[in-house]
Amino acid sequence: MARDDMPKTDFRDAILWHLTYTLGKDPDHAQIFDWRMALSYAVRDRIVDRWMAATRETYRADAKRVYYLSMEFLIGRLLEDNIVNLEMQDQARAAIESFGLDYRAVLLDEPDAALGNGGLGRLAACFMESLATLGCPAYGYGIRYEHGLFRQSFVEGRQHEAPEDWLKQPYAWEFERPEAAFTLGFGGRVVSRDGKSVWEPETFVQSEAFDTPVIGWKGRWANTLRLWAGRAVNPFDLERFNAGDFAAAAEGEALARTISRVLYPEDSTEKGKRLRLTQEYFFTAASVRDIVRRFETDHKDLRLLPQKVAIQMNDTHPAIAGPELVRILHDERGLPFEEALHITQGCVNYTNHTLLPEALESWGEDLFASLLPRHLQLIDRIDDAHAKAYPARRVAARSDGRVKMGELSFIMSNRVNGVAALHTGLMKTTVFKDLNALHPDRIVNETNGVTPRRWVHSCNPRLSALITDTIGDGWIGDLEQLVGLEPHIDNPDWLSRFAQVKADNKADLCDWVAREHDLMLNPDAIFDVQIKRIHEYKRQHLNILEAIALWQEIRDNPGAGWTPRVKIFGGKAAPGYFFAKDIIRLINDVAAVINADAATNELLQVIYLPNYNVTMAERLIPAADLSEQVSTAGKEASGTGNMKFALNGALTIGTLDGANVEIRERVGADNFFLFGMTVDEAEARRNVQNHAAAAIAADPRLGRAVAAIRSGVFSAGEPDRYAGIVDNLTGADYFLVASDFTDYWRAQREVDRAYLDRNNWARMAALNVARSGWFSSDRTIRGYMADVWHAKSLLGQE
Ligand code: 26Q
Repeated sequence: MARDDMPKTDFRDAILWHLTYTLGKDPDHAQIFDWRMALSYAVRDRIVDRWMAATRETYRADAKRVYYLSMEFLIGRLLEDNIVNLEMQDQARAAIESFGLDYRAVLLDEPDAALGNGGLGRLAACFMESLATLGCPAYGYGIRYEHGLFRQSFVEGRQHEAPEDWLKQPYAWEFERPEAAFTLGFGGRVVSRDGKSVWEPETFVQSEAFDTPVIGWKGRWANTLRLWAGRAVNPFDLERFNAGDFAAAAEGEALARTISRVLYPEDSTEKGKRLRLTQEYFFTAASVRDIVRRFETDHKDLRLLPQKVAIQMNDTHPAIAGPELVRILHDERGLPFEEALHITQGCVNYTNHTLLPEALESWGEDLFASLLPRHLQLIDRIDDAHAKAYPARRVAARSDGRVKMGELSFIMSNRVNGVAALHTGLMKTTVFKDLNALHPDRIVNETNGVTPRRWVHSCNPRLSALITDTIGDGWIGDLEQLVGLEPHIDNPDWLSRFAQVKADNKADLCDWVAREHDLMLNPDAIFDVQIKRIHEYKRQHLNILEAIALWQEIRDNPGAGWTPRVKIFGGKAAPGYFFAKDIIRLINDVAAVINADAATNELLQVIYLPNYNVTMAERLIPAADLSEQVSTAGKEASGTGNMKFALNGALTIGTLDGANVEIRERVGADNFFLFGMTVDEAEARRNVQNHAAAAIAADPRLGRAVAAIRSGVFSAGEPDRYAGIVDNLTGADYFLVASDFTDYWRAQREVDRAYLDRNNWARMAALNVARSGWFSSDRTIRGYMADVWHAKSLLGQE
């Protein structure tokens, strides 16, 4: 085959072509990496034409574009996603197998792109897929971190962090765009020139663009995810090099590259680090400049910006977008300040993902001024303009010597949204109470969703096949069609097929755990799964306390007809969050003791799988019977794992928190194991003196479980190992673990009883699937398009 007759039709030839001409490998010597890359390039070729067609169509229609700005995109692997959306699964599998390779092994060879911490980053990735599926012209903007979220391992039960290295190999999906670069300034001072304020930055860094096409379902539309990498303006100082100072010669480059070097692994505690603010400004300023540049390619009148541009800020991390756009319009393009502000407020929107006070971003004004002196001045003018327009109450972005990014984002936004109904309601009565009073129509709700392509169709092929066999394949692009399953649930043959899907998925998981972790799980047990970041508010310690209490009860009374359980944990802790790391160690210690107990082994096992990531979620969720969603009411903004579990036929044990509320409303209270205090009850309980001690005194099971930790049952020879956790549980217990324990235990025993009737369990699980179609991110994106962005689909039928 010659280089110029690249085959357009035969997929197998296309793979061989790339193996030969792109990778320069002889098929006889190709490794799995080479085959995976060749397959990826062959798939990518089939995306490119549609991608360019979509871009052309957007220009032609002069359509409003949506810009999703996010510090995080937790993408995971893309090869299967792209194959699935192009509906090339059979072709791809056949081609790969014809080369004598294992198709799944090739898919799994791709590194899991972990450019995010958890829910917020994964939501951004689901949204990108749904935006493409719906044909909404959109761009994702973020940072091309050289190192994503750290790799987690356990050393004697303790979390150990190692750098993640997804870019060690070339990344098949991205196109480098050396021509799309901006020079960005940092620091320096503001001077007055001809009566105008002029920012004279001290240091400069370049942003280089890398574009990844994101293809929607059935390949009908594709958008761009543009990630920025830091580059030196002057990469190399030849004079210094020639003078013999080799390290200093590369200083400029080292500085610039540091910016996009690594993802911050904190996902709630704001630490006020200078590099973090530098990252935020770096990617936001590059994105805003790109947005304005694109607008100006075919528009002259900047006042039209709000008609053509919707900017979505994923939390406050890109909050500087507001002041930056004002700066460009006012300082650089010469519009009057008020007009620049008004235009900006017509473009910008803000999604809030947390109400936890320690997670709300703010920056000391000295640090802020040293990095962004002009922006600080503009923020003062924004505050003044706001105070003048709304004299009733003074709420300022800059106050108490700090710049508050939540307030700034709110003031700069056309729409502000929460991510679940309960959370949106709490935004109005707590952190944004005053601003909501001034702007009563600004806050809207857009309940989160997840993409059904990845989170049902790809990750759970058995369930997907059963659903398609039952109601056709329309559900993949229109998830609410899942209600069509309901009439089949009363058919015993159908229900047993449904139950068999779960049994087979569990068997697969057992094989994998046996292979990778050398533990034989009991496949007849309830697979009880809690996978998410480790946080006090998410209460993994409530779950492990229940495991301890259950173990003790089983030992007391082994013949009491217990329902077997396997408790599975997964999740990372922020490296500096010591309490969370103690919880990890405790779970591992408890697992070691319980798993070694021959007296209870048939009935209870506990396993903590290291290095939880998107790929592991895709393995675990289809095999789960029980989904643990046990956060303290009012603390989990939404949750999205909760939706993935319900869609895959796991029942939820959960509190009235975040989207759990809406899941329960939809699947029906009978098909959801509810426990715990409401938001109001939790609030009241915190004001009860010694609430934790009282709860422990009132429940001997809880008392005995805490006593076992305290006495060193799980930390032989070192009873103080968990003094921190025990003191917290018996003392302040802000997250009300002790006070919710008794009801959690009750609900867990209800789970046990329900599981004994396997038919009825399968019925409840199937009802969860049938009634969870609303939790598609397609529905969420339609909501944003209608209520927030006022953007239209460019696909015919949408
Ligand atoms: C902020 C400042 C400095 C360093 C890090 C951060 C930071 C980074 C990530 C703060 C927060 C995050 C991530 C938050 C997050 O994932 N929130 C989750 O968002 C989901 C999607 O809306 C919700 O479902 C979850 O309830 C919410 O916890």
